[in-house]
Amino acid sequence: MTTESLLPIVQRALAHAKRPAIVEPGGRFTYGDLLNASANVAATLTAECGQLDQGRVAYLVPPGCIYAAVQWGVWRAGGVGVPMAPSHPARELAYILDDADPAAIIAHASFLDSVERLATNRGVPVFTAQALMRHRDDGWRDPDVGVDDRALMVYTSGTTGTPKGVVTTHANIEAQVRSLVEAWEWTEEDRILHVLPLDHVHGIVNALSCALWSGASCHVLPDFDARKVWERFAEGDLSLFMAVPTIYTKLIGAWQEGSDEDKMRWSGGAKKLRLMVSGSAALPVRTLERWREITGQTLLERYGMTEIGMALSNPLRGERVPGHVGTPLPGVEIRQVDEAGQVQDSTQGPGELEVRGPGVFLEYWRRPDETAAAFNEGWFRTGDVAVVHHGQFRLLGRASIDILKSGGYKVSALEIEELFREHPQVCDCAVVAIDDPEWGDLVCAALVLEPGSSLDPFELRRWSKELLASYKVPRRMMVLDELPRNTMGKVTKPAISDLFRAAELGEADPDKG
Ligand code: MLC
Ligand code: AMP
Repeated sequence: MTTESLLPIVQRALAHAKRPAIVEPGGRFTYGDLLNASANVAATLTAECGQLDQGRVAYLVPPGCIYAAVQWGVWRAGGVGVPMAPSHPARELAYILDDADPAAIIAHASFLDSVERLATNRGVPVFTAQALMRHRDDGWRDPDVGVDDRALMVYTSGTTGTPKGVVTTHANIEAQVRSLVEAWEWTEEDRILHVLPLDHVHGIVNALSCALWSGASCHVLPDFDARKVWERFAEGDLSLFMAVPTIYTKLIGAWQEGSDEDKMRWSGGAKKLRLMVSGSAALPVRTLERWREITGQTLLERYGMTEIGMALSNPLRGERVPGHVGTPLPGVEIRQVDEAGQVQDSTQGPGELEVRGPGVFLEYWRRPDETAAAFNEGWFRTGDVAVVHHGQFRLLGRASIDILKSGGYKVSALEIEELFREHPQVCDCAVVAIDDPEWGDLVCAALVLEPGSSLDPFELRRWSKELLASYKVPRRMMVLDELPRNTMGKVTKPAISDLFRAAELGEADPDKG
């Protein structure tokens, strides 16, 4: 293999050819296998589609060896990876395909039929991942892929209603990975248990790419199952685990239901890991404390975002302060601004965080105006408000009431409202969050129905489940005669949240659809 044109992450794998890269139930890939399989994917894609030259390639592949081969294959062919979630309904996948405008789609064999149905009217060729991996082309040579070429496009909800493609270059991803590898001292000896979805940066960058960059092994459980995670901890061979707070809450719940013997084995195994990380949403202090009681592990909380990778982290060594997200990671610059976008001193109290550095994304796909609006003099505007206490950042919340986080997934209230307004019997709708110990934000929808409609919220929930990713489907629904508004006629969302909170406390009788 000629190595001079290889992407750095691929080049590094040559040194680990015999070591395990991905281990999944029923299968494993060494780095050598990953290099071969991804070369085959790249060779066939190029043979069938021509030089990709930053063309998008969407893929619907569950986490595991095949996913890694497809992602690397797309990169090695000079394409931009567009990961899609196997759990998403057709409408969400169709939106991504229409927006990303891919040159090709790769489907795991088990999703081939549904992907072909989506691709038919769009004239996009569909390839089966397993078939691409098997193809052999001994004459294949990696083309020169520039580090500033686009590499990945991850869809994220925003304040504008429809999800946007966040485009990062190879150099951006490398910077994000190098920062975490340095801060959390990844080595080839590490073994991470991977339970996160692979259409978001937490799973793609922090867990999978850091492992593969380091020559470590990534042990994948494709679907989160709390007992299976505990059993895996109990095997005692893992060194790292990364998850969202909801996963830790679910693990604590499962531990509590275990037998005394289970609890002892599970806790004993979990104690052996060198690092457990929480992020993507606020980690409640009581979860951190309970986790420490059960496992002896003090979770390391960090803060990041799809557009920037990770920005702030508690230390690997040294005190981790509960309720705080630490200090800037290597290579990341952070500043705080006031509501007018003016830079403020960290002693001046709460301010919006702005981030600059080589990990910050390139653009929102085909949205130059929104890309420009996302920056303030070259600094990315996160929309997150924080204060600094004793040199440590503490997040206070989002600048926008319309961005929610449920189970670590970002949810746009406006996107859900727009969908509900399309229902013929819904006249108006407002989506809000209330705090929930398990999900972080619980997505709640207040609805005003068309006159005379007797639509049942259960029915509406069923309808929305067919159309929305499961984490966007409101968990609580309430029918109101009208939405509360202020004197300017603007819907007062805090008042709606209060109604749902009161209902949770049994002070009203909403329909918990
Ligand atoms: C699943 N459900 C959710 C949900 N996930 N509802 C609300 N919010 C969510 N996040 C629904 C299911 O459809 C089901 O609905 C019900 O909840 C119970 O399902 P479950 O089987 O108990 O849940 P599970 O499938 O185990 O999923 C929970 C989870 C998952 C926490 C494992 O949500 C998850 O993987 N979250 C991680 C998201 C993530 O990686 N975020 C990172 C974004 S990047 P019903 O109606 O059928 O009962 C980022 C940057 C950064 O944020 O800083 O990292
Ligand atoms: P996403 O847009 O899906 O990448 O989610 C990024 C958002 O998740 C950030 O803007 C924060 O609002 C939130 N987030 C990430 N990590 C944390 C954390 N440790 N505490 C609180 N919120 C977080």
